[in-house]
Amino acid sequence: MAYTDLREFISRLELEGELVRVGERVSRDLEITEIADRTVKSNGPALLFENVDGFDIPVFMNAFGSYRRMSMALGAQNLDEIGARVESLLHTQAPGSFAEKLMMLPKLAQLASAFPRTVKSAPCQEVVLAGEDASLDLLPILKCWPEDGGRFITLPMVFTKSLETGKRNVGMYRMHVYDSRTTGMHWHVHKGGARHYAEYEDQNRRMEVAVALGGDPAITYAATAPLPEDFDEMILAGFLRQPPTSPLCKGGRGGVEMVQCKTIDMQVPADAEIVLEGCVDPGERRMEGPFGDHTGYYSPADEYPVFHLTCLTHRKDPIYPATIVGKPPMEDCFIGKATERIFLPLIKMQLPEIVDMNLPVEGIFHNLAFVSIRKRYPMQARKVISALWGLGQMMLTKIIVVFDEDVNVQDTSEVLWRLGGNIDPRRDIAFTDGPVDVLDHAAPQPLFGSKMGIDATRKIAGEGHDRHWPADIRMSAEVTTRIDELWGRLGIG
Ligand SMILES: Cc1cc2nc3c(=O)[nH]c(=O)nc-3n(C[C@H](O)[C@H](O)[C@H](O)COP(=O)(O)O)c2cc1C
Ligand SMILES: [Mn+2]
Repeated sequence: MAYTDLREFISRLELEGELVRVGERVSRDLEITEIADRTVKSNGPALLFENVDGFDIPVFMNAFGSYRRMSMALGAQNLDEIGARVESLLHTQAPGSFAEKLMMLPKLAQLASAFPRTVKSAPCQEVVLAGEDASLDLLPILKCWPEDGGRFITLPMVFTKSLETGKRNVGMYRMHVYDSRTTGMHWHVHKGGARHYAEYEDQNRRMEVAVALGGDPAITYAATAPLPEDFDEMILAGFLRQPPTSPLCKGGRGGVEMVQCKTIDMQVPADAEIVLEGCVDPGERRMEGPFGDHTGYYSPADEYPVFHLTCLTHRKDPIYPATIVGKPPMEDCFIGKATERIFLPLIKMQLPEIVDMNLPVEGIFHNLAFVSIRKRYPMQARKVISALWGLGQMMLTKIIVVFDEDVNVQDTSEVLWRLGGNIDPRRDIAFTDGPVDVLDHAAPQPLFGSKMGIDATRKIAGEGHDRHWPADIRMSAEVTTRIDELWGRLGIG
């Protein structure tokens, strides 16, 4: 089930014993980080800080910080359930018989109601502070880590529109607060916001940008999803928000309700908590960072575009949502795991031999990918590696390791065992060069570096390995059955 807004989600978390309200007075400078870090590392609850020193506005943290809450945020029992929904949608075939057509109806209705809808008035605009009245000083924006260059808005949904096509993009790009009406705009060059900004810079035009905070957590998640260019994140949000059991759902809680901003030509989710309206000028750059980042290291300061606030709107009693990133596991690891499950069916459409994929949290999503495949022909693992490096944000993956279909890539212990045993390093490791994540500090220069593909599959005929490949050790079924029967009587456990 989807949530109307953030507060409905918070109530649900509370009902399910997944929320702790922190009444103790704490500082937004570092203290909230320390509490949230300890909480996520011990698989603890979501946190609503109700007494932030100097502020009336509460800070909501760790919303997505466990498998359970990440699933709840997307209205599902578990992440695989959402993957399965995506898969069933993708496998929608043109219907043949009448019965098949009938079966299709619910799916089509689901899709239609996934589209965003415009509404005239919105909770996120209950209070409108334009011009001089608009100030970020109102918000309990965190200083996350000791050596951060300042305070950062860490869960913003950044809305932009293409100058060429008018199409929308929503991405999550942190914002370094410089003063009450100015922030950095940290969209990496590979991302949608930066692509739109380049169009504006080419024509030397000012770009309007809206930033929404809060709302149904499915909408916040959608801003982080690595969708193909020009695919509207709000449609993904609408799809995720639909109750699967109620396919007709009358547009009720599927499509995201959007409202026009007050000072710019942009729409934002009506049920957000807080909205920042503003602009980014062509050619303007300012030092952004350093920032204790999701790599587990400080990313160094660098030049980024600048966001100028023109209007701040909010609910009467807004909640300020935030996250911290740092050494894994952190909250963003669970967001990444949701993405792994949701996007696996899409990747399989391109690469049907893929069985499973694990982006381990220690690999912070762009450093390491373990993939299992059903191998039929020589060098198929290499083909899969090359293809993944060409697929959306997977292009940033530094190390890809491919295993056979019988390897459980979710089991790191098995992964390491197979990896060590199955590869001849000179033959099975391929190096190449390509784009790397902006945050990769090990590449000799920013933005590109080397990549490693490892073929850890068993070598088959035609791959130049003439030796016999040994079988896995397995007990015979006859013996396991007999010992199963005996086991209880052996007194072993
Ligand atoms: C908590 C969090 C913070 C993020 N911060 C940034 C950021 O500052 N800059 C950036 O380019 N991507 C950041 N990302 C990743 C993007 O949101 C992600 O790549 C998304 O797919 C971008 O959408 P886009 O493809 O529409 O640009 C962050 C993700 C999360 C979960
Ligand atoms: Mn996008």
